[in-house]
Order: sequence, then structure tokens, then C-alpha cells
Amino acid sequence: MTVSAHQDLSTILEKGQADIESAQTSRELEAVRVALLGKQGSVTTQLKQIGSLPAEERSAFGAAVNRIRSELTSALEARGLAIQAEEAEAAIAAQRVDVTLPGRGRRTGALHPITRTLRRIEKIFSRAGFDIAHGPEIEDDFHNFEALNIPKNHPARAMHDTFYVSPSTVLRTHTSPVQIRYLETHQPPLQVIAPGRVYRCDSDVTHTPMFHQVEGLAVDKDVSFADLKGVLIFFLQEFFERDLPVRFRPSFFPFTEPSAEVDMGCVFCEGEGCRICGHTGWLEVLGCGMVHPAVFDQVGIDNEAYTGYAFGLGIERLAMLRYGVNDLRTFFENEIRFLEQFA
Ligand code: 2U9
Repeated sequence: MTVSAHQDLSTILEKGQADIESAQTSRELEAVRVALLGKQGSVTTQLKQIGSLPAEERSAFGAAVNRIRSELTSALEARGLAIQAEEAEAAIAAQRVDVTLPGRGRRTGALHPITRTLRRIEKIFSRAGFDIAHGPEIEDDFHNFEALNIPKNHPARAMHDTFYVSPSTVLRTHTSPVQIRYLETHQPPLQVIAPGRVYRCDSDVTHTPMFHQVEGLAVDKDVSFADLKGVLIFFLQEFFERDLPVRFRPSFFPFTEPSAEVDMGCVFCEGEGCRICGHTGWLEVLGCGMVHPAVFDQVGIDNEAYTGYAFGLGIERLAMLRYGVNDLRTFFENEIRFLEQFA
């Protein structure tokens, strides 16, 4: 073997080994392999030359080329394994889940303040022995007006700002018709509340065309105004969790006689007088009275044998007083920053 041929081979070996070591990825290593051992690779080229050498040199040269080929093959294999291990490790690291990272907070929903207030009211009256009744929001003239001692052309009809569906069908203006239906299907003694949506054609700072009421009714022999006072004072104490003064002012409703409006000591100033109670120290919270005998006549209850009391309250108003909300309309806007405060 000539000196130059020998130098060629050792250069190929050294450069090949250096290239193998500096390959960083499987791809780079494969490129090095092709450059050395591929069809046109430097080692392959040397092997192809064997035939053109003088016969006496062929054996030694062939053995030398084969030796560097096997050395380079081993080096490729070793580097290949190392790269595979590194790549596997990198893939695992890339997929690793950091279980110590804090979780992304989840926004929890909450009940609407009107729903919360309604449920609170229902719970208190349930404890006092009241049944809960529901009825249609589209009512006929009889159940919404006539049976409640509000005949046609009665001024109270105008007061109710009625939405008419047809001349004889309305969106109920109060939940009283639910109680009329209850009286048609139940015998006294009875105690019932009727919560739900009611509609009045009225819209300004203190009125929305839909709002929520709870009305109550108790009928038995010898039910008195004293019973009514007892139930309402109990309710207000439970609802506001305070022992504020309560007063009954004479009023008028077609369906009750006598009738009264109920005030309680202002929850904001405790009776001192503030902007919210109009500097009177009192807040109007309820209407009530003894069921008018004409109403009993309409549903076939003997008004000599039975008496009853009734009351009505607006849920929005009680929710505003309990949560300190100063604008009725915020309950209907579904502004998330408003609603989130009740979560
Ligand atoms: C029957 C007999 C009588 C229900 C009553 C009131 C007084 C009352 C208002 C409160 C605020 C309506 O939401 S509001 O504007 N209601 O003042 N409601 S007595 O009387 C009845 C109901 C049913 C059979």
C-alpha cells in the first residue's frame, strides 16, 4: 500500500469520526453515514478503487479499508444510540405535565338575587305552615279581576296597567288569580302562598313591565287581623334577621276589607331618617287585609262561617332592601359584574 493511499484512509477515518461525534440529531448522523458509507460515500469510493490497484497491493488495501469501514460503522452505531436516548429524553421532557402548577380558576355560577330572595321567602312561609301554589301567567278576566271584586269599569283596572292578550285574556297583573284557583280546588282551613311573575304596562326608574310577587292567603273559622299581624311580623323578623318596629297603616284594595299597608323601621338608618326612607324612618314593605266577603262569594265559600287574611309583597323591593341595591333595573340587565356580587 502506498504512503498516500494510507494517508487518504487515515484522513477519511479521522474526519469521519469527528463528523460522527459532532452530529446532534438522527438526521445529521444519517447524512454523515451517507457521506461515508453510502453509494458515493468516501469509504465506498475507496473500496471501488481496489480493482484498479496492482494485484500485490489489493489485499492489504482492502483489509485497511474494511477496518476503517468497520470502525466507522461501530462509531455510527454508538453515536446513533446516544442520540436516540437524548431525543427520547427530550420528547419525554416536552410532554411532562407540571403537576405543581396552580390550576386555572373556574368561574362558578350562582343563583340570581331574585331567585335567592324568592327561595328565602318560600322557606320562611313553609316553616309557618303555608303551602306553595303556582298558576298560569296568561289569565282570564274572571280569575285576574272579576273574582277579586274588581268588576268591569272599576277604576282599579286602570290602576293595574294591564297587558291585554285579548279583550277577555290578560297577562296576570298579580298572583291573586292563583289563590282564586286554589280556593276553587281546596276546602278551608288553608294557608297558601303564590309566588311568581306578574306584568304591568309600566316602565320607569321604580317600575319594570315584569316583576315578581309573593301573595299569601289563610282561610279558616275565626281567622283574625291579629293572626295576620302575627304572621307578617314573624316573616319580617325572619327575612331581615332583625327586630325592627312594624306599623300597619289603613289603605284600600278591592279584594280586602279592612286593608292596610305595612311599614317597617328603615333597615339602613334604623329609624333615624335617611335618603332611602325619605327621612321618615319607615319603609313600606307589604300590603295586606282581611279577604273581602265578595271574594268568598265568587268562589262559593260561606262568608258567614269563614274569614281569611291576605297579603302581597314585591320580591324586587325586598331584594333591594336586603342587598342594598338602589336601582330596580339592575336585576334585569344581567350585567355579570352586578350578578357576581351575589355568588
Ligand atoms: C285573594 C284575596 C285577597 C292579596 C293582597 C296586597 C294586599 C298588596 C301589593 C304589594 C306590592 C302588590 O307587588 S305589589 O305591588 N299587594 O298590597 N295583595 S292584599 O289579596 C288577596 C289575594 C287573593 C283570594
